[in-house]
Amino acid sequence: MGLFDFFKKKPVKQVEVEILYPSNWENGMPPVKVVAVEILQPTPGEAIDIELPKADTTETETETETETETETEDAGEKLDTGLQKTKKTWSERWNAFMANFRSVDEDFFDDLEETLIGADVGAQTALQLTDELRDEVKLQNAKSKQEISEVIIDKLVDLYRSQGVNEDASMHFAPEGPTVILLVGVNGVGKTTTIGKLSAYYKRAGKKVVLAAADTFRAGATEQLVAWGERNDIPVVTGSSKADPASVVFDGVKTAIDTQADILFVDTAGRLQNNVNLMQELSKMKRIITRELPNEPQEVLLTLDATTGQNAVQQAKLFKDSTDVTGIVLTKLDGTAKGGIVLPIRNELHLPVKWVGLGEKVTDIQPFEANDFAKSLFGSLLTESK
Ligand SMILES: Nc1nc2c(ncn2[C@@H]2O[C@H](COP(=O)(O)OP(=O)(O)OP(=O)(O)O)[C@@H](O)[C@H]2O)c(=O)[nH]1
Ligand SMILES: [Mg+2]
Repeated sequence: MGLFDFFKKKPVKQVEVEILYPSNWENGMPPVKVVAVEILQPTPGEAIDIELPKADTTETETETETETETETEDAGEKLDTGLQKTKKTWSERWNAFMANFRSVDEDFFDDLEETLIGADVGAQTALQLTDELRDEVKLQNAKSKQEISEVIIDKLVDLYRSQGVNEDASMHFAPEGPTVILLVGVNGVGKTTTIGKLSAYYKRAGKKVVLAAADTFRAGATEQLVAWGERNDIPVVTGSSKADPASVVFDGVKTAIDTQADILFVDTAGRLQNNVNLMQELSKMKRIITRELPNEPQEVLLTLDATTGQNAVQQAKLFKDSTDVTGIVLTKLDGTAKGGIVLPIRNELHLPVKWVGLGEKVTDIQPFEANDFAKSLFGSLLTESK
């Protein structure tokens, strides 16, 4: 560059500009980057090269980075996305129900009960809700479609909130020594996946975690947990195939004590020869744990697959009768329109829902928050009705 060229292209000031990368759209928006650009003083007709920073593509480069990216996603957004199918069904049923509305008479309450049962809130809950609404609608003297809709949805939201009032949905930890958390539930509901997610969750929170692969019944079950352990860099205690699950639990407890771990997660079988065997096996595991650590297990989390709807409630009854379940993990909410079953689980079984599974990725798990859940499910109905 000659001396005169230098003076011609001398920067006169710096401004900040926003650059859109339309080829990398995410969430319906192109990524935006703010960069400082020097304004040059060109001679007329002369093109000036401005070097643009490269589009940020690192989030698709490795799985870990994708997960970190997802982790920063707002928890409310994730819940909203996870509950999309349930929300859609709710809103379709709701609109159909409201379209039929003529007046608040017996037919109206019959229709409402049917709509609620269809949305998987369970017969008992639907009946209770309809009865309460009979009084409520009269009480508030609601006449127009919109008023009625608001009273009913308020009631639904209330029900979600009030049910949890005497429930302890928090996770319990031993004041010292390892906390043992057992995951139980029938086969395929998501126990192992939940351990993968929860162990990573607590490791991120600074806890030292160990896993015990006590499902020695199903071929491949141990390998599946070992893969989660490797992915999260968390040690897994294993036994040979068909080994006594109680012996794996014993080794797991010993390892947790010896290595001064904070949490031991125990993965259990979802299917044995029959249910009686399954329940006996779980009791045996619990006895072994209690013998070594008298206050453990702190948590026996029953995993339920939301896609099975009312079936999940039946499973919960079975487990509740034979094991001391301390809480529920409700999985696969992302794949179902049956998110309504949170209501009968809490209303009929009085078991706190502690976690919700919203996908297959390691970060697709959230502590259950009744308010957020109700807001996400019914929030759009309220806006629609306004
Ligand atoms: N979409 C979705 N899939 C899930 C979720 N949780 C688990 N899964 C999937 O459900 C399937 C079964 O999960 P597992 O964790 O193997 O279930 P399990 O209860 O351990 O099953 P068994 O070991 O056979 O008793 C797997 O394909 C998981 O990826 C979830 O929250 N959402
Ligand atoms: Mg499993």
